[in-house]
Amino acid sequence: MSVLSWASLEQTLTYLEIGGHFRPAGCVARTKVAIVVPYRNREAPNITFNRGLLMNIGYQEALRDYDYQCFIFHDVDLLPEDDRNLYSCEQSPRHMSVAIDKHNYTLPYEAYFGGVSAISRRHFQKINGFSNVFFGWGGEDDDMYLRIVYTGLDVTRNSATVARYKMLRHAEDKLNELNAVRFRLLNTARRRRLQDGIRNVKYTVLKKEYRQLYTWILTSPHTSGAMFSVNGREGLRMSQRKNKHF
Ligand code: BGN
Repeated sequence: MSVLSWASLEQTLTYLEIGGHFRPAGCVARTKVAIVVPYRNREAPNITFNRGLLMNIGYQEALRDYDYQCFIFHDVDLLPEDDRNLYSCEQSPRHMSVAIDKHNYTLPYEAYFGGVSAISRRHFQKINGFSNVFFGWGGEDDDMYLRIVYTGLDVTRNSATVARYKMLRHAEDKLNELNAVRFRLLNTARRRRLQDGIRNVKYTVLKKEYRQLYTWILTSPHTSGAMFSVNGREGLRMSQRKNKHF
């Protein structure tokens, strides 16, 4: 768990091509996989973190560069422990971080979809990506689980013996406070899913750099908070209904 310097990583991982691309020697890869890792740049303006929206941006920006067919949506603080947990897409969207040390290597609840997931481009397009309206901590992964179910797809998982991850310890992020309206937003998941996602995500790319180990994108999302008001009458009415998944 020691932290290596960027310089030593660059010296070790010399097989990576510019932008962080890898291709195996001696065979042709079956699929082109992109790993999207959102994080908040501490020098950026003071806006609350929005994991789903950044996943959508990473997805679209990856496709501008290359014809990827498979996407891994990855939290920055999770480290895979077992290389039998393949970074590939299967017939259904797959939840990959089944057993995390922080959760005592057990799934916190059946509908948990946080941490790391693998979704084919075809399915991500059909699902309309992640929601863009979850600011701060919590709920955007649950919303994604509901989208998958409402789209008529299944969620698959590897066994907890291989799908293991370590979470890096970190202090609570000041600009990623608990999202107080996350429960109410989840109650609107079904009616939001076709208008709120990759189809309507708007953003500006401030910088895009093809570094040796990865492609780095600095982005400024355009947000319209009023679009899916949770304080409106419908939001209140729907919040009284129990969501059967949680
Ligand atoms: C859940 C969060 C998830 C988070 C897991 C981590 C919510 C919405 C209300 C049900 N969901 O409670 O986003 O990944 O905890 O264990 O807060």
